[in-house]
Amino acid sequence: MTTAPSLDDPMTDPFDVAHEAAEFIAAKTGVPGHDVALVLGSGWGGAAELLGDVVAEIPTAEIPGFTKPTVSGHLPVTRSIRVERADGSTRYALVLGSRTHLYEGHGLRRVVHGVRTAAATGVTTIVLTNGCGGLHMAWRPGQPVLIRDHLNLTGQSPLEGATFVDMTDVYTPRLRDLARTIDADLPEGVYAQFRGPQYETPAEVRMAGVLGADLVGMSTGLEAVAARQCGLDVLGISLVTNLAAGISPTPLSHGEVLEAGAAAGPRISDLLARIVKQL
Ligand code: 8IG
Repeated sequence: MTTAPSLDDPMTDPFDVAHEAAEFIAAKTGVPGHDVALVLGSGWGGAAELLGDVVAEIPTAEIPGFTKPTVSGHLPVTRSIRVERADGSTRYALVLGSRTHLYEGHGLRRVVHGVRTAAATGVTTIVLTNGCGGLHMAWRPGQPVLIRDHLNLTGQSPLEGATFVDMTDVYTPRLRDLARTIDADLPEGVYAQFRGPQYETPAEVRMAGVLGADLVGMSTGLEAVAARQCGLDVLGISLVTNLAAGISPTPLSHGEVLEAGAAAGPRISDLLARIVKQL
């Protein structure tokens, strides 16, 4: 008897599991290949409905290699959505309603399995969204920000072995330009990824600011690295759900994060839908 390859087995090639997951998605959705993928972070959950008609919905935990999400504000479903593009053509979007975070302790392979699976389904572009802390008083909770670059402060990488991937334009400049044709006022920023799960201390936020960060979060950088390894174009959009610790006079709470996400939901969902129709 053969057992399914496991991401926990170091002898397993994680890309084999991603291909197995992609075949599972193709079988369950009836969509042989997808064109664009989206990962919906905190606050972005409402965006999927506006993209187009839901072709199929799969509980993410059923897909090979995926882990049950543990963060409230994330949806444990993966959807295939038919998108009518602005020019009248049709595209298929694979929407991952949740992600696995480094702080959950399931390992780097599971953190980037969604990205690798998306690539294996055929997508050439991935949109990574998140909720994060902002370092600028002018960015109020609910402000969407395009990610221009990142600082990976986790000390870890999803790449295994001597895998040298160019990091010059991780976040595709053309896609940021495209986003600004939809909302010219979208600001850009550098996203600093911390391991979490604790939020930063005020001293850590000041450190991140000195290093050039505008945003602090716990997810997107490692996924973007994995996406670039797969050759995907990446659009990163953060939703500032709270001012980073020490910038805001009040302590942070996950409740505040969910509230800001809910309040900004309709606006950012509309923004995302309009961007995806142009991709
Ligand atoms: I939502 O202030 C959200 N995620 N690291 N810091 C970090 N992650 C976050 C924050 C924050 N807000």
